[in-house]
Amino acid sequence: MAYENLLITEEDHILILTINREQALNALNTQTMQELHRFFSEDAPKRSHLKGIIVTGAGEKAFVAGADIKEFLGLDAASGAEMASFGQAVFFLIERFPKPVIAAVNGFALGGGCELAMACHLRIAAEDARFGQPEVNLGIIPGYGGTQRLIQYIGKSKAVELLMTGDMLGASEAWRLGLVNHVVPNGLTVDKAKEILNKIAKKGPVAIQKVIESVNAYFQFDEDGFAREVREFGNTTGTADFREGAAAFIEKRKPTFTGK
Ligand code: CO8
Repeated sequence: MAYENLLITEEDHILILTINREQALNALNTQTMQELHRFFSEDAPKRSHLKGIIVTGAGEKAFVAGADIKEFLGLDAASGAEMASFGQAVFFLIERFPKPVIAAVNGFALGGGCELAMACHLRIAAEDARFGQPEVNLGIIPGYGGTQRLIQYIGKSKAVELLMTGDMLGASEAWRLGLVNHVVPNGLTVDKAKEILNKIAKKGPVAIQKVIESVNAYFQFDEDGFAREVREFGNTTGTADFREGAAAFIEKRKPTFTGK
């Protein structure tokens, strides 16, 4: 079945998956998340010839600017937790995919976009890439694994600061902190990702699969953090602050939070 918001192309056994909602800076709406789920659970596993997958965003401005805030207004504690849980399941499919998945990050990778990049095995950033978890600006917390994976990549100290301030990291700072593997000139992220996939393709495929499984196992001693994130995401989506934060974004004004 065709995809509405994903562009899939294949060249030399490398699949390029482009999140294709440029007018919304490739924000991950429900339809896109469902399509990503379908792609990684049904479509991609059948393509046994693949060397790997490159995930990128349409246009020059953004990789993915987050979950689609315009779908947030109707959320409450239960539906917020359900949405976060589904999103985490989608991103686990990516993290556990048996072939290498590389994020080619152009422009903004914010919120769910930063979380999508972090679920991939490697990240190539363009010089103009900007990473961040700005959910607190909306009165919520990350829900697609961001509170957990950001710590895994850059350590607790800096992760807590970014999660609390919502500040963005430029590409070179993201590289210095270990969030991205390489920084390349704008427009060359996919080429760099292909170069790496071609190198990995010369190695034993079973070994690569086992590297992925073993590295993931390092972080699976305790999944409470992810479950906690779902619960707390649900709790923050039930607040007046969240409704105010999302409404202010859509109305293009500064939010007035009341702490309720
Ligand atoms: N959702 C929906 N629409 C978006 C989003 C988004 N995340 N980001 C940008 N857009 C839209 C804008 O509304 C705008 O549309 P329109 O032209 O119709 O007004 C269009 O994209 C272009 O955006 P801007 O005009 O804002 O472009 P700027 O260059 O001025 O700013 C920014 C670019 C800085 C990236 C700005 O768009 C921005 O701050 N975006 C929101 C970033 C953000 O807060 N991301 C986090 C969202 S929350 C999240 O990801 C939670 C993940 C877990 C969810 C768990 C389940 C619910």
